[in-house]
Amino acid sequence: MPFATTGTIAAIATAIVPQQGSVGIVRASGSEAIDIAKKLFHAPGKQVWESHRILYGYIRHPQTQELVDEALLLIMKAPRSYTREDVVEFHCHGGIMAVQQVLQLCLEAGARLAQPGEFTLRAFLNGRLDLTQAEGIADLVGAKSPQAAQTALAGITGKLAQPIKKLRADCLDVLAEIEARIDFEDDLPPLDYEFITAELQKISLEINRILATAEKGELLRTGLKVAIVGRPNVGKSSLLNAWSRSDRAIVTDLPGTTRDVVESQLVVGGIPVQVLDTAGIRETEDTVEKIGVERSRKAAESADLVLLTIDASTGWTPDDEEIYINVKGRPLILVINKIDIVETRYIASLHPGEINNVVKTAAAKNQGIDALETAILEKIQSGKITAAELDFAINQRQGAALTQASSCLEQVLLTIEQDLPLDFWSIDLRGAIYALGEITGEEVTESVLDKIFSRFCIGK
Ligand SMILES: Nc1nc2c(ncn2[C@@H]2O[C@H](COP(=O)(O)OP(=O)(O)OP(=O)(O)O)[C@@H](O)[C@H]2O)c(=O)[nH]1
Ligand SMILES: [Mg+2]
Repeated sequence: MPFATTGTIAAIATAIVPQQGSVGIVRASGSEAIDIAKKLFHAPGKQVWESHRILYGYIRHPQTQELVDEALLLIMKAPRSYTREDVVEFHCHGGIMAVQQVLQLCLEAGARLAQPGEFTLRAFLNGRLDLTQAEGIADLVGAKSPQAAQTALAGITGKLAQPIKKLRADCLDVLAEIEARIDFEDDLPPLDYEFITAELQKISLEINRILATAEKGELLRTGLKVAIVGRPNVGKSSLLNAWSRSDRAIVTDLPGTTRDVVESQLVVGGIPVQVLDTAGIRETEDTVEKIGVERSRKAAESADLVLLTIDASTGWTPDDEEIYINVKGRPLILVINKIDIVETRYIASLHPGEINNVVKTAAAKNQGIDALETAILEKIQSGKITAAELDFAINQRQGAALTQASSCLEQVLLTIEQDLPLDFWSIDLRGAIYALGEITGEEVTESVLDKIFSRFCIGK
């Protein structure tokens, strides 16, 4: 069993950064949590150890009485806590020393170190959350843009769980109709085939509608990797700087300035975007530059989108052509930079006609960045839904289960069409019900739980 979920668990719940953070929290959950707190925490005066109260006091070593920290203690008695067990939180001073010592004392006092996600696993096992809500929590912690956070919150508040639970309940209703006919055929009116078919089709349609959010959800979670590639000196680093409104990359008029991949994190239309500025691609004998050029090629290969950048003042050169041939076939936008030093009427003819996503910029003058962002959003807005319009989004696991449910339902519909016995209908319908139940956790296996909760951080 991957998770031994018995006993009282403890962990540091806040990010641990040496010498930083004004507050650090150690959390314990389980039947002994309050006893442990009583061993360590001294609350002066007439403070009452009641649930949902904060006590002020000192944490001391239980044997030596040595002072460890001045702290606050939050008590949340079962079931009114995150895990639905007794939970205590020590709000210590930040940095690493206080929290590490307090955690150590909790362990010595009878708690064991929590596994990643174990607090949330307990919340799930105790019925406080379903699986989509638990996954929403991990997504919120990992969110890289406000929209990604918003979608994660939708998961936490059950916006995904509700329609899934409804679909599963609808399937169960249909199953009951069918199975009643299998068991008590003679006592019941005949099955309304048209009604059943219409019902199943309706469910199927709704599943496919939810499935359509999968790609967007993935994008919000993982973000988009964009590589700026091109010849030396065309203004790639200038473009990164203008876009990120920073001096992140070194810019000079010498070709070959950028030697390594320079990264910057941006948010475009709510989607987290990782922009890579790369070394200008050219034949070179310089050992360092050679490695840089190789990294540029790799960055272009691994990116979701390539911004092939050219210099408007030199036009489309054979070297541009060669780089283009290497990135052809990848999602690509052509950036014609330095348009400020070229007469507008020449610009249109600067590139091969087969490239139809073209943006004109003057990076050194901070011009064209809006157009670039618009072009990127147009490129990724397949299905014309913008990230902001999504009220929820599914992840890969949920997508796989929905796909499974969808194909089971198709199979049921086929079975009905072929006039096969009712037993066959119920087998596939049960398959769909199981798959839908896996999403929320109404049906769940240990390996699924293991997969979900192992991606949490310790202390969550
Ligand atoms: N006039 C004009 N000059 C620009 C523009 N963008 C960049 N430059 C200039 O072009 C030169 C090269 O710019 P970089 O941004 O370093 O070019 P790069 O593509 O990163 O070059 P490498 O790192 O060598 O591959 C610098 O002198 C910039 O000031 C632009 O839009 N207009
Ligand atoms: Mg550069």
